[in-house]
Amino acid sequence: MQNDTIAAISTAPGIGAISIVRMSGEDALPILEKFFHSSRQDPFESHTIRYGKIKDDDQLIDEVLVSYFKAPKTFTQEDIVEINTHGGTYIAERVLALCLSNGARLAENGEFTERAFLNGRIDLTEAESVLDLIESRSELSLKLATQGLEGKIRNLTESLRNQLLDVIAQIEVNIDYPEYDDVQELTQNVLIPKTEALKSHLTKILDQAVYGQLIKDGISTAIVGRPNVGKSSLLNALINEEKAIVTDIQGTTRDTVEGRLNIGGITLNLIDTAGIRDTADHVEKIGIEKSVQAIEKARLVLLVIDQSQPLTVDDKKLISLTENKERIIILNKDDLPKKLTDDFKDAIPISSLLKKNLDALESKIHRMYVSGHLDTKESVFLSNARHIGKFKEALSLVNSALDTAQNGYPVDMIEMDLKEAWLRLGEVMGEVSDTALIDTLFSQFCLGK
Ligand SMILES: Nc1nc2c(ncn2[C@@H]2O[C@H](COP(=O)(O)OP(=O)(O)OP(=O)(O)O)[C@@H](O)[C@H]2O)c(=O)[nH]1
Ligand SMILES: [Mg+2]
Repeated sequence: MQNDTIAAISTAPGIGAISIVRMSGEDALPILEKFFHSSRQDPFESHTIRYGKIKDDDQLIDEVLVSYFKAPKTFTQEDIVEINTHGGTYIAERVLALCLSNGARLAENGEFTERAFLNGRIDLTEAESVLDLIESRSELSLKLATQGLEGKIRNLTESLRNQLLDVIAQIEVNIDYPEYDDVQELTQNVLIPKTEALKSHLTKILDQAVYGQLIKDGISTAIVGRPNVGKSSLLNALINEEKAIVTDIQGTTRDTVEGRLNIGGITLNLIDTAGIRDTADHVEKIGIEKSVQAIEKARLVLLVIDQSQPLTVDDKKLISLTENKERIIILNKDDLPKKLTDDFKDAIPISSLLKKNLDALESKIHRMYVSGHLDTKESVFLSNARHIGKFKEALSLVNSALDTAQNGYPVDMIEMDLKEAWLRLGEVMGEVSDTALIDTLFSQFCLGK
């Protein structure tokens, strides 16, 4: 069905200044000409815009601007027509209906981008970056998405594949001309160091990918503490919104409350939880169970302690419960006299009430996840779960090749694993015949994209 002409409304549903109906395929222009009326009689030149009227028989539907891009220099590498109508759902739908009744087929989600991929205009990493670009919520995640769009993920992957090929080529030469080299020597002197270099390269990329993923998806952050220490106040202060209810009654927050905060280009997905304590209250108990789950799920825990009171049993429980998490201890109510006698290394005193010293907390989070870890100007970061999965598979194959080499097995056994790793990395760019995967991937796009 690759040859048919597809059509869709490419702009978001609802009323806007303009709406765009897009067609791609070899009949795009002939279909348009059936209902587009321009005063000009000369042929529609590629990569130009023309003004005219859309008519359904004699009925005027809209005055529009039409862009025409002739293949192959287009996004899909097919002929593309884009009709800019006045904004409004109904007009765009009428124009789309005209495209369909004149021979176009309604596009599936993401089908324009899928065609760009299938026609070789972009590789899979670039297509996925289009999706990441649309979904990016912060400066850094936008940067990551554009890295993919510029082909940097492909370049990174290709450089690793070349490194693999280099080792594979050594083995091939040795198998073909065994008299040239002693097998034992080849393994010890050439294959092991080269495979080790590959392993450390892959490991480094995967280590950094952790931060890439955090940037893309945000850092899940649970605000926890016993009742009344000021967790909800902290959430509200951080997001600058009265989102969670704050009272001086212990056990105010029952259900979890969420908020989002952008710190230096990285997103914190904050969850305010119910204060944790022993209680007989049934509803509060459910809330507390949710808090414990939130701690387990969170990447980062902000443990709030009220420094205007001595440490309680509940505080101590929470300190040990969160010990093995990435955690920041926050000493809240810094505006009140201090009664807390314990010292906590790296704890941050703040006042949620007065919004005092919140920037110290924010810069600590920035130091933990951004500065020092992510120099986006310098390196390329994987952030897409599918790419990371493929790199992990490649790493485990390289590890197995290394094992084989170190245990003195025949070199063609090492080669098998390395070839497999080379194939897995190729899958990053979409070098697969797995149409189910391709269809699933593109169906995540919106209609008309
Ligand atoms: N003086 C002072 N009071 C604060 C501060 N932060 C919170 N409070 C007060 O402490 C009380 C409890 O605040 P909440 O934010 O509701 O506390 P919580 O930890 O969410 O409580 P639960 O939801 O019951 O677990 C309220 O009266 C707040 O105004 C602070 O920094 N200084
Ligand atoms: Mg609360």
